[in-house]
Amino acid sequence: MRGRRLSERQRQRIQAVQERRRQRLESRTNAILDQLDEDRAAAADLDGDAVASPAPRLGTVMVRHGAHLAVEDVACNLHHCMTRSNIGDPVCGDRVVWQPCGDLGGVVTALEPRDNLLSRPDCSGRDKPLAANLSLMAVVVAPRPPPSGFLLDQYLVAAELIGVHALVVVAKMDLLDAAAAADFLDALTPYRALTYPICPISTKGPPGLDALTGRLTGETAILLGQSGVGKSSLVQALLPNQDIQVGRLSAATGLGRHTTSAATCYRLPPGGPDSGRLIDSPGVRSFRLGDLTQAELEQGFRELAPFLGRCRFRDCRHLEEPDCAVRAAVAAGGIDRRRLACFHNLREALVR
Ligand SMILES: Nc1nc2c(ncn2[C@@H]2O[C@H](COP(=O)(O)OP(=O)(O)OP(=O)(O)O)[C@@H](O)[C@H]2O)c(=O)[nH]1
Ligand SMILES: [Mg+2]
Ligand SMILES: [Zn+2]
Repeated sequence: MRGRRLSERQRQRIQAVQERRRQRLESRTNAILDQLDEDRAAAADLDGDAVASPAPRLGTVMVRHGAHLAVEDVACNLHHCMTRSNIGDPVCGDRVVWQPCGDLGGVVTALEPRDNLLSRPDCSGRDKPLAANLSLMAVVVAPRPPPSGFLLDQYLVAAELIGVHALVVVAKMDLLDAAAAADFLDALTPYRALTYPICPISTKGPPGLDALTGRLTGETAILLGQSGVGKSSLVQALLPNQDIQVGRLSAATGLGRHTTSAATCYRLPPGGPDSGRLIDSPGVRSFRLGDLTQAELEQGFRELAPFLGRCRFRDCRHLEEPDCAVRAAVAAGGIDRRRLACFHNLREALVR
């Protein structure tokens, strides 16, 4: 009890600190933007007419630190933009309208509609948008640190719910001898059977990166997974010019190198508007989807689809209920037992 009260207090303190930081940043940003408005109005007075503002332009958010964004224009040049708090919450991958303005770079004036949005809860449990307009979620697992409770499954549920393709990257294969590698991959058989591609790789030796590289072409892919599984090392190995890209991004946001603290979008080789994008995301120790309904969770497990609505009870939890179509499918080998166990664990944790 004592431990729980303490952690609740800590949670509130963290929340209060974050809120103060957010307010300070917001008022600083608004002061800068107000100054810009005033400068423009003053320039208009001096000229005797309104100064024609430069035409609004389209761009994609490559990284965001608070109110500061690096926005890539359609020719793949980066611009430092600031965003007003009233236009929504632009994140990595968002398409935005921005207005160039002098030395500052630009101001984001609108958020374009999103194809999809991946969110995850922050340390105070509030859902926070992480990245938008994804075409692929690459969930990274590794022998070290060992996979932690259902993180992979939760990301796969998230992918199903936002309608984005997913694959599983098995990183650090060089750490395993042949027998251990076979065991590790064997544990992923249920996912392969569900047609999630499994891509064993290593940035330090064989089997290299071939199992993954071809699948990233033309995609906007995000790397997700536990802290330390090798996401950033993978970005480094895939991008021969990553240092240059990081340099450009930090120059564009003017905030130095923050690459592990925010989702950051890079251009895959060869670069240019037609090449794919790869987003590195800060790792988490555990990921918890927001609260879901049972129907949403069921939708997140693609193997359940053929059996839903076929149980005797409409609100069947697929536990001990008689005439449960899902459990019958497990018994007949149509659904993997481990995945149903995982479904039950997530149901216990998430369904309200
Ligand atoms: N043996 C081996 N080690 C690797 C490999 N890839 C990464 N590592 C090591 O794993 C550690 C963590 O790698 P990172 O790339 O920083 O992991 P990350 O997933 O980006 O971690 P966060 O940013 O905390 O989420 C580093 O010490 C890397 O050198 C690999 O293929 N094989
Ligand atoms: Mg990293
Ligand atoms: Zn059932």
